[in-house]
Amino acid sequence: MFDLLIRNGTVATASDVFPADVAVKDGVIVQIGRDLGPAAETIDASGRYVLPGGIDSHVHLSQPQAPGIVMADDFESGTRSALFGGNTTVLPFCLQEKGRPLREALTAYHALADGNCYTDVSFHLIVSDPSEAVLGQELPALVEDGYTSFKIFMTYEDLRLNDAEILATMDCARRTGALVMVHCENEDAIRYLIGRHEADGDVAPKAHATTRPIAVEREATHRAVSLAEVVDVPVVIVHVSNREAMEEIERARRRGRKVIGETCPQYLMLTADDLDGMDWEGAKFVCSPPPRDSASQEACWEGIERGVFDLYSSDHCPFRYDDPHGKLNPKGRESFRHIPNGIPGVETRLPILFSEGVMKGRIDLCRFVALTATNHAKTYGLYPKKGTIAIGADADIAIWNPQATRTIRHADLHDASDYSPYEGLEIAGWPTTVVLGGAVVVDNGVLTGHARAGRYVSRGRSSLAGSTRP
Ligand code: DUC
Ligand code: ZN
Ligand code: ZN
Repeated sequence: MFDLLIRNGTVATASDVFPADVAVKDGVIVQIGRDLGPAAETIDASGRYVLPGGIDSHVHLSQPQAPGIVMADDFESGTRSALFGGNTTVLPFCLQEKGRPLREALTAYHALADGNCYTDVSFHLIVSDPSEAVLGQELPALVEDGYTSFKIFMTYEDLRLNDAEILATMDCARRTGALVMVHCENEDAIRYLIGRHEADGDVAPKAHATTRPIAVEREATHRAVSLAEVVDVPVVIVHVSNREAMEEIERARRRGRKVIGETCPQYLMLTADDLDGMDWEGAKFVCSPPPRDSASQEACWEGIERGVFDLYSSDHCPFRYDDPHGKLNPKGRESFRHIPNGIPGVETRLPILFSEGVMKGRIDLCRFVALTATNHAKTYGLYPKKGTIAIGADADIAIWNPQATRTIRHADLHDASDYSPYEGLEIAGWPTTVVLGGAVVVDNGVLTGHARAGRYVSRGRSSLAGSTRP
């Protein structure tokens, strides 16, 4: 007797699409076949796709911000929103405060997350202070404890690392088998451009995009992949927005380097013109790197199709718009410099790629699964427990109705922001039922799960981090 049986669906993995029943016992997939049963609970998935639950390996929840600014989503609202978007695991960032131990940040994040998540979660670390103690003792111990990836920044005055610090942090990753993710934008170049814009009184949201042009991202991407080459370590280039940065990734790969590229819905769907809205509405689209132009959108689609990108993540980094603690904070109304960086998108990530990618024939279902689940699991040490439909894998499953049509309205979403950057976008295909660890947590669009169902997942090392050769 199985606990749960998903019957008559079309199962897709990163490599195959086939009609099958999927049987679950004790939270794990135990059989995949025809005419399976009996089970305590059965879902008829006729006409539906049965996919691995989405893994969003780039989200920000409850992350401390500048004084007076508050991130819209905590773990409860952010993971609830993720769940409704067909995700079963998210990887938020745990930010080290300068001068403070990483363990202290982890204690605080676990206190916020544990028992408050609708999906499974696992933290990346953000290393803002790569001191000898952090790189010599703390990080190696944390990698052993299952915190096997960390993000570093080349921008933001309070977060950026200089080249020596980047090299030292990458060296730590090489020694420990951890994976480094890099935010590639040249802070000095941005500062210079901000100075010029401010001198001209050009302080509207659009200036966020013009002070962070493609060259700023391209240069930093080149530097990040070059420093990784010097150290001889794989690297993830996160939130890539344009062709020139993609070319840096591809050139490095042609030199035999292991460089993993990530892009996000904003670079497929938005442009810098969206930052130009009336009455400071452009603030809704302020994120870094900024959305570019239609040629960059096309380039990013090409990267999705051709495999320049292995990862498609939301970079969900939500702030409320009409809120003194959000985009329209008192200083943010005065200058783009004080508009918090980031946009919501954890719930709309998968439907956007399904609708614009699969339904419009740009990618097939296997590539969709790879980009949204399997590659995330492989990259960040969760595979094969997560990210695929296979015997022995966690029963984390999203059942998609390809016939469902929706218009994105923030009122229908489940995050705690007050807008969606994709308001009004027509979507074909939606994840209607979601199974987490064998339990039905969204049943035909109705929440049946609870915020204690999500577990913290300790991760192994990336299957990519051991060697620099593909
Ligand atoms: N980088 C991110 O990854 N997310 C939001 C803001 C940023 O700069
Ligand atoms: Zn970033
Ligand atoms: Zn981010």
